[in-house]
Amino acid sequence: MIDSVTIRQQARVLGFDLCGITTGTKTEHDASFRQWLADGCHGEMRYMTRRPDPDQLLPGVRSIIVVGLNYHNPGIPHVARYAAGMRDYHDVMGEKLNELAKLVDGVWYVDTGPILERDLTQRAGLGWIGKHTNLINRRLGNWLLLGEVLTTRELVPDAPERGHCGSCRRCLDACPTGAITAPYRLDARRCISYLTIELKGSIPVELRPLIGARVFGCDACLEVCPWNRFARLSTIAPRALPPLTEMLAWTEQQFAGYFRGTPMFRLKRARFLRNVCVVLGNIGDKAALRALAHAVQDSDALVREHATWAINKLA
Ligand code: B12
Ligand code: SF4
Repeated sequence: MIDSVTIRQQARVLGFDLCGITTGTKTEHDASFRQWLADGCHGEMRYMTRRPDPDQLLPGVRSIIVVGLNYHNPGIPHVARYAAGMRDYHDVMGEKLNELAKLVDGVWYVDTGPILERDLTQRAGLGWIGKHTNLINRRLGNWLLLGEVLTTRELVPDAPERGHCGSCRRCLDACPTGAITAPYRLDARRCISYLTIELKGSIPVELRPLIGARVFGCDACLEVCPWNRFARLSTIAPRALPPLTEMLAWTEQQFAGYFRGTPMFRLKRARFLRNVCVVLGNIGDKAALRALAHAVQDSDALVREHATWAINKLA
């Protein structure tokens, strides 16, 4: 019979910064989640409509072990910190969660399954859902990746954390696109993270200038959170990108050779270059114009369209 203390110790040995336990019961926020979907805030992320209760993922589930991994790093230009130099976190966390799951014959998820991860994490006492909708921990701030193990074993649950945002609204004000439409509510269709990572096709023209210099993801709302003053740097060292104009000339092979194993690889070349075109359109110079002139003849229509937009904007 394994106890919670052993699980926590093992989580720490595996390199997780936080570990908590909650019950396998369904979310209390089902109504607000359904409303979010009904309002279309999930955009093209159709997989979001598949959000069954934990019991449907693991029949007889009694407990959920929730973990957090600190990824706070100094950051690099153009890329959200969670993706800056790190191996794809699904792989990094997956290896560790797999070990943890063996202790309790459980099944693990890291962004891989239809689970409201932040809900569970707050319930397990690891932090609270901030107004930017991300989990904030008192000691580590909001630079945390989350994962969980579902098990049929009975484990002693932790007490839930309560909110500590108070009257602060810095994240709402910092969002370049106004995607946080109300505290605790994000319209993904406007979020730069969605536009640069999840959206498959053309980026809405009116939102392109607001993307600024962000090629992959966005941290604007996370950076301004005052709870980050306690955050300590993780050991993950960021890896800077090659110059944007250089990447714009990359072939499929060059793209894969550089990004395989990183979060950027999931985008594939065309969407990555789409984003590079938008950023060059926003911040580019003469060298950018030359690179874009080449990109308007790209083999991919998505790249051609965004390169044309960027040239017109710079002109
Ligand atoms: C879809 C998704 C996205 C979408 C939509 C984001 C969103 N806010 O929903 C997009 C592509 C935009 C996105 C962006 C990012 N994401 Co994301 N994403 C997810 C994913 C797969 C599902 C999230 C989800 O279910 N959203 C639906 C909404 C409605 O759920 P929710 O916000 O949790 O809502 C609940 C609460 O807000 C609560 N609630 C409602 N009202 C109220 C009121 C109060 C007072 C309270 C307390 C709660 C509350 O009820 C809701 C329903 O349960 C999760 C992984 C997962 N499976 O959970 C990762 C996840 C949330 N993403 C993550 C990260 C790191 C990011 C980015 C920071 C990446 C980046 N730098 O570019 C940004 C942050 C943008 C932001 N401000 O949220 C991490 C967040 C870690 C953390 N500390 O919270 C997660 C958990 C992945 C992981 N395993 O680590 N993401
Ligand atoms: S990640 Fe950027 S675009 Fe998305 S809600 Fe936060 S500040 Fe707004």
